[in-house]
Amino acid sequence: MGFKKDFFWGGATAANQYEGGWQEGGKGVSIIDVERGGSHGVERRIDDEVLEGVLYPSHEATDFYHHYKEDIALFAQMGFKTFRLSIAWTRIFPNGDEEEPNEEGLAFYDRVFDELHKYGIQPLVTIHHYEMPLNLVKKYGSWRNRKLVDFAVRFGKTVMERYKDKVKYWLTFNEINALLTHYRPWHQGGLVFEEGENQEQTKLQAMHHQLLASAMTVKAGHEINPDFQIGCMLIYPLRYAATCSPDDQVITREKMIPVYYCGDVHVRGRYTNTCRSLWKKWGCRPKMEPGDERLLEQGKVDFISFSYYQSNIEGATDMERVDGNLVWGGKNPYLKSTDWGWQIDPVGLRVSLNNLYDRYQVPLYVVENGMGAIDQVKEDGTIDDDYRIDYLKEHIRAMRDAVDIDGVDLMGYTTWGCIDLVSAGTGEMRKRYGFIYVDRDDEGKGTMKRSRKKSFYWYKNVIKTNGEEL
Ligand code: BGP
Repeated sequence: MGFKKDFFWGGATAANQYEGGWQEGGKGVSIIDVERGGSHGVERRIDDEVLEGVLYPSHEATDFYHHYKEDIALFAQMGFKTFRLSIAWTRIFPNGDEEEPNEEGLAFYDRVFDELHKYGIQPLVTIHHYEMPLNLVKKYGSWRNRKLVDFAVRFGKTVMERYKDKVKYWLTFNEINALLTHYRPWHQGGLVFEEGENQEQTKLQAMHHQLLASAMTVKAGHEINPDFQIGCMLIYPLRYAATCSPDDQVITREKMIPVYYCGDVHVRGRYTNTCRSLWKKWGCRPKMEPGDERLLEQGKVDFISFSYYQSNIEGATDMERVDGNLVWGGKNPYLKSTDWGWQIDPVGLRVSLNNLYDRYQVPLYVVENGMGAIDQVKEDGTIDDDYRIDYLKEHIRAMRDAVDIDGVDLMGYTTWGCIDLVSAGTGEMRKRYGFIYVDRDDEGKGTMKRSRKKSFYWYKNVIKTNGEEL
């Protein structure tokens, strides 16, 4: 019993927060390249263009672009079976609307995948992770515009064709449903709402375009290489009813509707009653063209991957609200929180796995989980991140229960930010998730030197024992 023999242990990152090299190899300007602020109470803001003399955290991030060999060697030392990374759209199509891809960008990921295979590490590739050419926002209004479907499918097909013998596992859109649940739709959809705009209508339309692009990419991928395993990626902000009042159950269920909206289309290939109930609630629905339903039907995913960080409570009465991964939710008196107020709930991961498996009956993959914390480097250079070990240990234990006791089909586990990188939510460096420390701070200072934290050695043993020794 326990985890499968070929369970994918590893770590997860994304180009927009990790890669840096923002102007290298013909890369175009991405939506993340004009976003700044966030740390130490400085408001997060989006500029129209890159301004001189301003620190944009993504520009260098933690510089995977120049450190990939060193970083992959460290992942290999931990025994990673897989490594989740995303491909920057702006490296392949710098403006998004070109006919031909940028060869230098494609060659970069060839080198990265070759390096991973050198150590027997399977890449797990997210095609869209909070990153897109800024040009597509300015010229076309981003995902509001149906043209984005063609551009995105061209990008997806290009990378799947190019890496068909190097990458088998793919995810289309990171946390796709965050566009519906999310209070900051810039990351997931490159959207800034205009005054008076019907935001709900725009979100549903942009979402329809992304779901179409996803389905068409899945279909193309299966034609390019029938061995491909292509999944979706959902944000899973678990919620419990605050009390046993029936009203609280109804409200809690309703809160989860945007979460299942995308899972339903990805897995069932159509808009379900759950989706339609959101249209009713919002009083609008996406415009569709003839043939769209067929396209959704043809692009069903092979598995569901998701991120899980915390749970919250919901109910009819007022309650204290706390922060979480892109959500606000009720504070649960039974749970402790991280320094950023995200409630720590390992059992909730088991609940989430069961919820998703009961509903969809397709293999699941936990591709993000972890604890953002401030790490202290001691005088001798060591970093004792026992809090991170405790967090991950309890979550792995809960996953094991879901597998062993509940019979959930689980493919793998990639912890978020296995090496320190820039926070998506706050733009901070001091909010660290890694097993590997990177010497870089919120002011953009530091040598980028990598060092192993205590959790590095702990995770190495977890992988070695296939999750038996925690
Ligand atoms: C998810 C994103 C990641 C990542 C993570 C942690 O929403 O997919 O990109 O950043 O959350 O969030 P944060 O960086 O805000 O701590």
